[in-house]
Amino acid sequence: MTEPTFTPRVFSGIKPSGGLTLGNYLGAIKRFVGMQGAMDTMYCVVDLHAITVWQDPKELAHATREVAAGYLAAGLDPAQSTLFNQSRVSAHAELGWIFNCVARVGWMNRMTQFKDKAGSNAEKVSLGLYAYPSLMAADILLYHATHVPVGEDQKQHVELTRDIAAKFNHDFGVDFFPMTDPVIDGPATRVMNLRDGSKKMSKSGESDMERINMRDDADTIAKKFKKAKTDPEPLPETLDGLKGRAEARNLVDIYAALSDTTSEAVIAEYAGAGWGRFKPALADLAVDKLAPISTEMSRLMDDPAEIDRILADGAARARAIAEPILARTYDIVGLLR
Ligand code: AQP
Repeated sequence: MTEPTFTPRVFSGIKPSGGLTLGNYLGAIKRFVGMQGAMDTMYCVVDLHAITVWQDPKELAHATREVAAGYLAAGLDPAQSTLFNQSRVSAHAELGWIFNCVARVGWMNRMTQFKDKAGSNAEKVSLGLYAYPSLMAADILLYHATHVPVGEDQKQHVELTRDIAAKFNHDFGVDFFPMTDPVIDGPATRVMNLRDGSKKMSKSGESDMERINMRDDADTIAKKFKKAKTDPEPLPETLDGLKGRAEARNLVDIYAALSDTTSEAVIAEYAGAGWGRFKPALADLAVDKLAPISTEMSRLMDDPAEIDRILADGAARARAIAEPILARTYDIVGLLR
């Protein structure tokens, strides 16, 4: 049997569970912008994922607009990319339920992000947090997306998406859902916490000092990099010399990603430099790249009605793709409609 061909399409999203971080920017948004124009691109603000942990309703609405403002300010163009918030397209939740009935509990039990987030509190977290990867599979497969740019932390969830697609196709004897490829490239696919190089930088991490927020001002960025944990050694001659130096490696990778170069090239430029030289250079670079985005985000946030208009328009375009795919899924499963 010949494999069906799927039109190349990019889908990805960010949860409005707090302010955007440098991790979200380098691991996701900057790369979203890089893929725009080359393929059909759809970028979502995944608000239904945010509510897997408690969100204050007013802050959720604000954070949803702020992620959208981050997309626009970083260079996503609503005329070229479909930008929308997930809850406006109810087909996500409908396909998510069908996939809850396809995915196996044993698969969910292997999800390391759930283990990290739930920790020792696994009995008390929401059922939604546990089931979140099957909703993420629905987000992607609802559009027959073929490519999903994500940070390293989401790789396992995109692999689960493939497992769900394969099991659905197998169980119903169809070739309906594509095998989606995660796109994880560049030097900053896992930006680490500035105070502990073994943990990733997160929006909802405990201390603000452990992350750079996209809307931090220049002084705050400089202070956070100055106080970032490092070690007493200068930067080595080669990248191999950073083995076992997670915090140092993280700062080099951030520098590389911000300056669109490789970590090898950064080491070649700064070999032998101490932190007193490297950290201020990194802070200047970060301010240089983030300040224009942050200024534009503030301007956009002054006109929430315009953001809402863009998201509503994107949702209408998303629905036009999603609804026939959901309808066909219902037919395949045998649900009368
Ligand atoms: N530290 C990171 N380095 C590289 N990429 C990252 N991403 C997130 N953190 C980093 C990527 O950003 C996209 C959106 O992620 P998300 O916000 O939807 O979910 P998350 O990965 O759970 O992000 P946070 O910041 O850790 O959120 P909270 O703290 O609320 O749970 C994804 O592509 C992700 O890989």
